[in-house]
Order: sequence, then structure tokens, then C-alpha cells
Amino acid sequence: MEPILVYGYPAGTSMGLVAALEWLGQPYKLSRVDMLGEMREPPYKRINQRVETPVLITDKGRPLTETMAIAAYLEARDTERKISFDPLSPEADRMHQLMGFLNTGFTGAFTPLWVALELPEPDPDFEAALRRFGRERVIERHDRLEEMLDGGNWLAGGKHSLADGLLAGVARWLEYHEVANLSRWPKLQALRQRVEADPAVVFATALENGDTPAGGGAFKGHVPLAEVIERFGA
Ligand SMILES: N[C@@H](CCC(=O)N[C@@H](CS)C(=O)NCC(=O)O)C(=O)O
Repeated sequence: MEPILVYGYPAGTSMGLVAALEWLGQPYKLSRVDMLGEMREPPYKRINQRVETPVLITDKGRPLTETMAIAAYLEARDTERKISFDPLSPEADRMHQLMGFLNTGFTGAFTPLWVALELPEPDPDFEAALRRFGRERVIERHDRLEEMLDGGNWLAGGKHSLADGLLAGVARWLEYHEVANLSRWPKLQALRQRVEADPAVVFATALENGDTPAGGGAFKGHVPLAEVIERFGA
């Protein structure tokens, strides 16, 4: 069977993995989940006990969670090196380094801003503190990322890779939470403009928005979440 990526909306980081699947070019299916709705209902725990996206249903029908594990699954099958590099190369090391940074400190810096946005009841003082802390952390992590960039067209090795997919999925949260103007980080601004204009990222973003764009041909359609849970859940 084709692997099925369960991706979340609105604004899930999993959008970047959809772009990576497009770049990879091997047949895949998708299943979309409303992270503010059906993801929080009990059946979802059958595919991810931690109630998060993304989840990949592998070609063997096994649910695989965690972005880095899913990326490793895709990398291992990328024999033509369309989204990765020779595992022993410096380019692979740099790609993994950037993916690690993006998936941990960079993504985590936004957590207080999400908590502030999703407070179950109004709590203005706590919300203001969360926003202040989150804003400071996000700006600091952006400063560190800017230092790590080499001004190249892509994050690693001169071509698009899994690292650029991860960047596309998370970096847009800067605007979502209205933290700061991207022009503050010129190398990142140029990189993001290039990545976000890439046809695979445009395709993945349109799908996330509920549109039906034409992709490169590898996407074989959506599977309803209830069917994914029923067929592949624990
Ligand atoms: N460590 C996990 C984190 C995944 C994660 O935080 N996903 C977010 C969406 S991007 C989520 O599902 N959050 C739960 C929520 O919104 O309630 C990974 O890298 O896959």
C-alpha cells in the first residue's frame, strides 16, 4: 500500500512533510485532521497516544509518529536522493543538524504562544506573560537560525531537502502569532521566500487550506480519518 500521512490543520508543521512527499515523488495518500476538533476526540489516540500530528501510516500499515522518525522513514526510501543526501556526506550531517534544531528549540519556542492562544478561560495576566516569554524565545531562536544560515538557496547542500520542508511547516508561525517582521533576519527572509514559492510547498499549503490543487502526480488522494483509525489504529 501507499503510505498515508495524517496531517493537521490549521497551520500544522506536517504541511512541510506533505511538501517533502511531493518532492520525493513516490505514491502517497493523505488524511487530514482538524487539530482543534477530531484530533482531541478519544479515537484519535488509537493512532497517536500523545494526541499530536503528524502520523505516518507506513507501507506496512503501521502508525509511525514523531516528525523526525517520519523524516527518517522517508530518507531511508529516498534512493534517488530527491530530499536527502548520501548518509555519509557533510550535506547529510548539515541537513540532520538543521532538522534537529528546527524540530526542537525552534518549534518549542512557539509553545507559550500556542498556550496563550488556546487558554480555556480568559486569564489576561497569564496570557500576557506567556506572550512576552514566547515572543522573546521565538526572536532568540530566529537570531540563532539566522547565524546558522549560509546564504545558500536551500538549507543544506544546494537543493531542496527534508530540512526545507520542516522549515516551511514551522517558520510561518512567526506571522501567525504576529511576533516580529521577518525582514529582521535577511538570510532567513530570502530563504523563506524561496521555499514558500516552491510548487510543492504551494501545493501543500493549498491542500491544508482545503483546496484541491494539482500536484506533481504522486498524491493519490485523501483517506477519511475515521477509516485510517479503523483500519490501522491500535
Ligand atoms: N514531537 C512531535 C510534536 C508534534 C506536534 O507538536 N504537533 C502539533 C501540531 S504541529 C500538535 O499536534 N499539537 C497538539 C495540539 O495542537 O493540541 C513531532 O515532532 O512530531
